[in-house]
Amino acid sequence: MINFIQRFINKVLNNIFKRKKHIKLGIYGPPNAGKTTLANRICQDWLGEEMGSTSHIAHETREIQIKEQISIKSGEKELTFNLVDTPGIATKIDYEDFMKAGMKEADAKSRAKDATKGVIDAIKWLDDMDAVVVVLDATKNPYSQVNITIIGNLQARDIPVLVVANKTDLARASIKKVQAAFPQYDVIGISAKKGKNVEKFYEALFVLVG
Ligand SMILES: Nc1nc2c(ncn2[C@@H]2O[C@H](COP(=O)(O)OP(=O)(O)OP(=O)(O)O)[C@@H](O)[C@H]2O)c(=O)[nH]1
Ligand SMILES: [Mg+2]
Repeated sequence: MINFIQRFINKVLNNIFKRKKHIKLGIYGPPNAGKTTLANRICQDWLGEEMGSTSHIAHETREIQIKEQISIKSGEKELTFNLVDTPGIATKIDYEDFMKAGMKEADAKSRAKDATKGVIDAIKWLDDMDAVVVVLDATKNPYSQVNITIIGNLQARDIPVLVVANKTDLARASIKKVQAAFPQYDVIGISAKKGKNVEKFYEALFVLVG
C-alpha cells in the first residue's frame, strides 16, 4: 500500500516537473516582421533543422507551427521550451495585395482566406503562452494598430514579453524608435536573417523564461 502511495506521489511530482519543462514560447508580431526567420535561426542553432518557410510576401505562415523541446544553453544554465511560430496578425487582409505581389487571383483569394483563419488562431493561442517574443520590423513605424493591439493583449494577460526589433542589418532600422514605443519592455535589436546579435537575444530569453 505504502509502495503504491509512493509511486502515485512520484508520478504526480514527475508530471509537475514535466509540465514545467513544456514551457510554451510564442513568437508573435505583424506579417513579414521576420518571425519565421527567427524561429528558423533558433531551430538551426539548437536542433540543426528549419521550422517553416519564409517569404517576402506577407502571410506566409497561415497555421500555428510548433517545435517541441528545444534546449538552449548559456554557461551552466539550460532552458527547454516548445517554440510556437504564429501567423502574422493583421487588421486588414486584402487578396489584391497578393495579386500585386504576383499571385494568381484564385491563389491570392485562398491565401487571404487562410491568412484570416491564421490571425484568429494566433489570437486564440495567446492564452496558452507562458512567454512571448514579439518580433517587429525595425524599419517600420512601431506605433501601428496591430503592434499596439498585440502588446496590449499580452500586457492584459500578464504574459512576460520580450520585444525584438528585427532587420537591424538594414540602414533605416531604428531600435530606438521601437524602444520608445514600448518603454515598459526590454527591446533587443537583431538581424534574424544575418544572425546579428542573436547571442544577446538568447541571453534575454533566459531572463524572460528562466
Ligand atoms: N533584411 C532582413 N530581412 C529579413 C530579416 N528577417 C526576415 N527578413 C525577410 O523578411 C521577409 C519576411 O520574413 P518571414 O520570416 O517570412 O516573416 P514572418 O514574420 O514569419 O511573416 P508571416 O509568416 O507572413 O507573418 C522575408 O523576405 C525574410 O527574408 C532580417 O533580419 N533582415
Ligand atoms: Mg512566418
